[in-house]
Amino acid sequence: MKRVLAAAVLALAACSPAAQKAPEAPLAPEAAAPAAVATLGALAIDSAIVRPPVEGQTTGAGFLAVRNGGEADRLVAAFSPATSSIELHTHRHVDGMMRMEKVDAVDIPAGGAVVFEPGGLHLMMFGLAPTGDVIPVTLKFEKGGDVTVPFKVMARSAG
Ligand SMILES: [Cu+2]
Repeated sequence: MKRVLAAAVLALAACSPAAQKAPEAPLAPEAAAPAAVATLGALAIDSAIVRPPVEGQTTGAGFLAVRNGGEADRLVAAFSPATSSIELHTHRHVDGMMRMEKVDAVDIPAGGAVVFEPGGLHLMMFGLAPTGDVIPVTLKFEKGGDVTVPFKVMARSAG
């Protein structure tokens, strides 16, 4: 039994250097990023899109990328006149299942980038009733303050 435990510890130790690998290049702000749709100080936001609710539903999801050329900040809230409320959500593996989970804030590291995308971080938009091709969403950053970002509304998917 002791021997099995020791082997497990060694396996864990062998894994850790990989986990400390540098962040991947495509997320770096210097990499070719899509044009920003809004900026706030050193923060640039791009790829802002909304997936509208499916027929009969009222909850949609927002995705975006935040690139930070300055000091670390945190996204702490989001709101829009086109929704009743917006929560910051992430996905986590729990017992082999992907589950959505509300988070209080999203860290935006200094000189880094955070991408909200399907299967990961997203803006959960409740009571979403998009009235046009673009809806304004105000993002609230702990240090930077508020910035209103035009989110492009994707075509509604069937069912
Ligand atoms: Cu969600």
